Amino acid sequence: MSQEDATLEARLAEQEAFEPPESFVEQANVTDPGIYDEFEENWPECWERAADLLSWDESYDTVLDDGNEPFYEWFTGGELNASYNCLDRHVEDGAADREAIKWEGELGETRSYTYGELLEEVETFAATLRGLGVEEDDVVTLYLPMIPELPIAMLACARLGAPHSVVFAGFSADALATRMNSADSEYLVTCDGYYRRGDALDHLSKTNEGLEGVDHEVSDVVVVDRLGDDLDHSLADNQRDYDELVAEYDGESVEPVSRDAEDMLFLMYTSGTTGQPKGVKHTTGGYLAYTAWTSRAVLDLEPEDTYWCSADIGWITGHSYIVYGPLALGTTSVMYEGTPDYPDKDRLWEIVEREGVDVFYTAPTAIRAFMKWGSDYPEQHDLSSLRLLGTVGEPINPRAWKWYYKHIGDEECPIVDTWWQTETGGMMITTLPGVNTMKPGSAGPPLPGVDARVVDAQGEEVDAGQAGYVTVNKPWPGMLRTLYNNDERFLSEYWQEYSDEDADEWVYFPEDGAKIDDDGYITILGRVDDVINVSGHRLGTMEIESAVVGVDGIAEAAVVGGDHEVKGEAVYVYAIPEDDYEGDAELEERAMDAVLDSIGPIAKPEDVVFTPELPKTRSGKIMRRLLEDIASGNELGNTSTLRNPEVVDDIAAQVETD
Ligand code: 6R9
Repeated sequence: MSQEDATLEARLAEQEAFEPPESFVEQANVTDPGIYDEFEENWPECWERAADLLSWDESYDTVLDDGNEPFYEWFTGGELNASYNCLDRHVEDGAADREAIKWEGELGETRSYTYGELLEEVETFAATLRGLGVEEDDVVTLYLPMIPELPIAMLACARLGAPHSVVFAGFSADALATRMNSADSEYLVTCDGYYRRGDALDHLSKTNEGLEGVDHEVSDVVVVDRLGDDLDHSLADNQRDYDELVAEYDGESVEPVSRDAEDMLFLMYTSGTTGQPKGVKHTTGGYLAYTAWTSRAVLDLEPEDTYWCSADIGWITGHSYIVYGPLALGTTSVMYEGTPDYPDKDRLWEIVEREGVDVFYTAPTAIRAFMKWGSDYPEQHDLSSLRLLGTVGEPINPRAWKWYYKHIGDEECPIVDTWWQTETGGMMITTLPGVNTMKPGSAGPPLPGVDARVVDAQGEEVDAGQAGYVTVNKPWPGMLRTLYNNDERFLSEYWQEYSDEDADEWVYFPEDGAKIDDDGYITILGRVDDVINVSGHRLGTMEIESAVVGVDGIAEAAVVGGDHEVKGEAVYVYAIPEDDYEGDAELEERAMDAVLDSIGPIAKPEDVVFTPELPKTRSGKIMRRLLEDIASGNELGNTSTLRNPEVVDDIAAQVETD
């Protein structure tokens, strides 16, 4: 490192606040700091600004209907279609030739769709689905990787008013079955396989295995042929090849079905405290208005942009910020099938340079990996097209933030650290890139119109510097409406902790810890429930535990998250073998396999530690905190409240020798 670089590095390491660059502010969509007051003084009507970004078939009568709290309704009386808003209206406005989706496969092949072409594809597939019998309100499951047919199928469902339920392609067969059963979904779109690090993965066999676990009849399965000759497969009687099927409907037009603002747009399953994943329900008007508004205000998107969010559409980030938000605004959205280090560790920067990407949105886990690989990789490319960077999914440490700022953004791009959840539909806590000072490590203030607070166990706001819990004390348009077919769980999971029903005060609890500073900037400290965040993916420890205790030879297990340099957190399993079994390599492998089978490779344990006992409190509860500290290599706190303190040293010693 040259003397000059070293000085720069040292300055950056100490700097705690960063102003948005002038060049960015000059062109930003939102630059007036008065927007916070404007929204507050005019709440909830301020949200009309979001609704105004959409085209409505029937205008709404009421912005917020809070007649049945906390089952809030937004833009009631309004009618619209999400696929019309993401496609037709741009074509009608003369943008038929603007690129909507630019896709790149892992092997380097590309496919690009203008708004006009995407509309045609979506209409044809909508006609196809209708031909198969899909009607308004039927839930269609999409078990697809990052190929263009995924957004096409989502928008085709939206066109018909059939809610989609996208299941992340990396999830296991069991996970597919659980989700199809929970949603009573009779239609499935899947594919033969896809590429990962150059290998062709067989997705259809996994799909078929999943279908065996579906407890109702699945009328039709559409199979996209992604791999061509790289994988031979034969289709069952109810399975149809995508290309052959759509050829029958080629060129057909399908009118977008007008949906009530409160009609369901999609379901998205996410992990919670118990073993059963939660079906988060999002609706058409509020969700689309909220994702369009936040894409405009926070990602600063305009139709002219080439924007890239490197998430997978199988998660909420991809739904909101690859598909619905950017397409509602008429932006060009880049989509990449593969991994960032294939064929080499500069793959993403090569794409940024070639496509002229100007806004880039990724996860801290990816940034930590880039950092580990070194700045030589981005330096091989001209990244000067970039003007704004974003992160999402987990807390970002200041060192990674600064690396991203310097080596990717060249100190010219603001960074938005956006806190939100599957349940919130869109961003909630983040700086506005053309307005606020940035503080690395802190997400920022709540967005205008969002009443997020940091409170103590009683719900009182904490003093600056104190740790507490995030709550959201007013509703917002992008919020989940309920958990599918489970209003009770919706109430108990999110509204029980802090609401005062008698006083009619309803407070949403996202189950995240946080602290707040004198300027009202919120630093997220992580989940306070049994959910862990591995590489930005939410995993329920209970789901993993139930897989492990299902293994023959394992009597009891506890699953916790431990610190991990790149992944943020990693999965650690502590298990007690049954009497006649040894905690040996074979049992460990069976435990690993059980997790892979029930959830998928993202949940693969970093380590399985066998122990004759688990540390328990006198009342018999497993002391997970202690296991977390062991997994993270932290100093162990007081163990005197344990019924069996001696077990702790045994486990710790074993972790060290493993
Ligand atoms: C969008 C998404 C939600 C959980 C959330 C929190 C964590 C997300 C974050 C963040 C710190 C950020 N999280 N963004 N933590 N800083 N900028 O990730 O949704 O998969 O539902 O996860 O992710 O713990 O509660 P989801």
